[in-house]
Amino acid sequence: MTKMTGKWCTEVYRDTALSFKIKKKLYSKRSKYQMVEVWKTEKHGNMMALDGCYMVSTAEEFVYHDMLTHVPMFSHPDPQDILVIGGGDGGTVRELIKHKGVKSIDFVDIDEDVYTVSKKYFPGLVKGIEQDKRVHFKFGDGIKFVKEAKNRYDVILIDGTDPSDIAGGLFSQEFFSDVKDALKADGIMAMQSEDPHYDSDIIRNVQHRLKKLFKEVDLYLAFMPIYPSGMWSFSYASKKYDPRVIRNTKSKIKKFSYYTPEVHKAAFALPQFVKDRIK
Ligand code: SPD
Repeated sequence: MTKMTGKWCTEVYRDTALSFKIKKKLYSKRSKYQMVEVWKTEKHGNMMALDGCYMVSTAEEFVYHDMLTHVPMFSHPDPQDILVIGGGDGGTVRELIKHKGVKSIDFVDIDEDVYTVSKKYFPGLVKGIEQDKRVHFKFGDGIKFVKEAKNRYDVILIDGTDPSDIAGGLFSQEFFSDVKDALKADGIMAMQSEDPHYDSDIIRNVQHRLKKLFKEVDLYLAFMPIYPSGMWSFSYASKKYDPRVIRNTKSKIKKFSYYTPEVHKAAFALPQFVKDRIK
């Protein structure tokens, strides 16, 4: 739930609230699927919330998008065919197009309004993606899309919202099984899997479900100031590749904003309380 009180916007997450000082509200409208809001903040650039939860801010989005994208992309030796489920703001696809070896990116988000709003208020997030012939926009139900794909992708990235009504299915055993079938024999999937302080039960369930299906399953962390608790997790699963090894030499990206090869490896070092909670 987000509230606007005077000069602040606030995400209320259970018994915790996280506020940012705002200059003004830029957008507020219910799409067919969810409430979409955008504020101009004092210090974080523009900020978007979906159904009351912050998703992206101009100043900090690079943390999340670098880590969701580049960790799996560098764990694979030669990722060519990619699927993104969710990520309607465009940030994940923007990072993917930096990878030279990529041949095709299927971009499937259920809510086209999120893309339209992002294009208007977050032009940096969609930079270059419409001009890139490798990107195939397929607005629609990602769960259905994955069910119909078999043995097609090297990497699947799941950039969903929190597991509420609209995104709940993206955390289910059935969906993970369909993701496994949609991946090639050495495919990799990575997804946002919530935060270890407030939602370790969600992480534990995701990890447990993935372990039933994949040989290599792991968890990595990044520090995302606009999400409650600031510590964010990503779940990784592969039929073949241990994510602690960087194999990709084809992508040729010179500089990132958050990701480095050292951060890639260090992100898998989990604090003891996280290990305990996800057991
Ligand atoms: N509680 C925030 C969860 C955010 C997950 N998705 C962010 C979308 C960025 N592309």
